[in-house]
Amino acid sequence: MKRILHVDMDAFFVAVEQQRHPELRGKPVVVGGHGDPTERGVVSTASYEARRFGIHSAMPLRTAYRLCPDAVYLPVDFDSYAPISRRIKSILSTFSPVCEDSGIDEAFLDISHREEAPERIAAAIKERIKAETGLTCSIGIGPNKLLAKMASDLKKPDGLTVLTEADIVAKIWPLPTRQLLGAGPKTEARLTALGVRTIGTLAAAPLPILQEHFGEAHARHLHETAHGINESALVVAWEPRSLSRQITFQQDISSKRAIVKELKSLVETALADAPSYGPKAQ
Ligand code: TTP
Ligand code: MG
Repeated sequence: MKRILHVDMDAFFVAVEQQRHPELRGKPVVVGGHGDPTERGVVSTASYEARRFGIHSAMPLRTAYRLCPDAVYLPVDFDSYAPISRRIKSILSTFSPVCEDSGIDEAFLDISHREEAPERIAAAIKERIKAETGLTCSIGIGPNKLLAKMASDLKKPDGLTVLTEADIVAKIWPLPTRQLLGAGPKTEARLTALGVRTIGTLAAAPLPILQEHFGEAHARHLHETAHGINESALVVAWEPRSLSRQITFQQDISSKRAIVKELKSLVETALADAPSYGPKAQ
């Protein structure tokens, strides 16, 4: 039986901002765009206090502002978050050589080869990250990546959650299908149309019916995931396949000249950044 940990930082961008501006702790704080909530742009993340107003990632900043005009709005300062992310990943890699970097604030660790109880390893990781960065994270422990990731999401912030195969019925099946890893909003809407709202109902749905609506491969994936089955290995080495840059226009643009000018500038920025992502840079 494998033992996988999923580590995910709590309100990452906001937590870094609160670390350097302690007066912002305990307040509704939103990081997004240029930090001006009257401009176009989206929320990158919100503090747990701001989430109580209904603010969440990917929401337009203007909507967030309507929900909570008194929140502190800050611009995204990616250059400050990236080194902290790297520091966290390097701490994690000291706990296991099998470490998958799965995003700016998250990673999977395979600790199957270690003798100690996974909870003790997780507690030691939380302590090291806290001591070296001042930040908290939530850790999920499971027999595969799927259950480890779902576990880290179950209790946040500063959570430590173990999910075994025996917990699936009681802890996973009552959850809405939205919380099933890999089920995006379109899949969720189609499942709802079929009357499937919880992961448990999905698990009980006959495979041929799912196949009719989602096709062979996707149906099988949904069925297995709802049963907590996931055999994907940790990806420890990878080469980037794509690199993108984006901006949000304050006003819509429609002139071809203006579009080409913006496109050119984005392509140039992406190309200038490309060498630092190449295999030689690693
Ligand atoms: P998440 O781990 O999804 O969110 P979080 O760390 O802010 O909050 P949680 O405690 O629930 O884990 O994403 C990590 C960071 O990635 C987040 O701080 C900001 C950035 N991000 C975006 O810029 N846009 C997005 O839509 C999301 C989801 C995240
Ligand atoms: Mg996070």
